[in-house]
Amino acid sequence: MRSYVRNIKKRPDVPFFNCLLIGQIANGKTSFINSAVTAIADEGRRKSPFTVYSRGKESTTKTLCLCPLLVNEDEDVRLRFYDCRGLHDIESLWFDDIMNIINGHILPGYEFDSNTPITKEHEMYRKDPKLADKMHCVVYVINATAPKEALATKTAEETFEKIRQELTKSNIPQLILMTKVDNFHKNFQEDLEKIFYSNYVKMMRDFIAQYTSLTKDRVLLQANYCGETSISPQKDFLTLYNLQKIVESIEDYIKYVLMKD
Ligand SMILES: Nc1nc2c(ncn2[C@@H]2O[C@H](COP(=O)(O)OP(=O)(O)O)[C@@H](O)[C@H]2O)c(=O)[nH]1
Ligand SMILES: [Mg+2]
Repeated sequence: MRSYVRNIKKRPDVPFFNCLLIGQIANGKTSFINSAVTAIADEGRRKSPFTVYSRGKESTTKTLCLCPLLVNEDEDVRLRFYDCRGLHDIESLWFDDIMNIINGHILPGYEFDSNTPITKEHEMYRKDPKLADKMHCVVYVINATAPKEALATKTAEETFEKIRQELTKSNIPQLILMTKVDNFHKNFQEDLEKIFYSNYVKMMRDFIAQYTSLTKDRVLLQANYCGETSISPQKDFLTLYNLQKIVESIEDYIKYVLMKD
């Protein structure tokens, strides 16, 4: 799985696979990216290129951040994450802004304006995005222990539903990363494999699938590194498994788009 992610096939028109992470603050987006770098690098130590803030300490500015998976000086994995940093709730972004990110119109570094979506005249607005500039996958990052917080208000629910429908129309893969699964039971912290045999985890996964109207196979179980200093082969395995699922869905999507053109 590690080499699968490291050796994503080079395509001239799509040098990088772009994956957008959407989710509330503190749901584990940054921790997932750091866990991905650790698992891919396989250096026997934890890697944390991106800062994980303790709850509530993250700045309130909302920015679109490009997070490349830099494994070492001369290896940049061909999967890239985009993180809407500072997002308290899905409703704190305009639906138009979310669709503009997905369609490749917004340049990384853009600071979202809560009063208005980006305009076509803005210097951070890309007028003519190519396939390489667009998002090829959207991952909703949901805290497994508090899934209902993800869509707590009517507006958040409606925005989510609109995004889901738009993406379904254009066949852009949508996945759910159910983070903090390790928090369900203290046994899981000792032996993470137990999550695969737990009826409770299965029930929560079914609940999240139903809640988001996506199919069960779209829901990925994740336990990020958090706090510990040593390596966990089980966490690396789970992270690589989820990365492989993301890459596979992007490959299928790109093939579909190129075939259509
Ligand atoms: N137990 C556990 N804690 C996590 C997990 N993912 C993130 N955290 C913790 O949740 C908090 C917020 O994580 P962060 O990655 O900054 O969330 P973000 O705001 O979505 O980027 C931090 O204290 C992390 O250590 C996980 O999978 N399991
Ligand atoms: Mg973050």
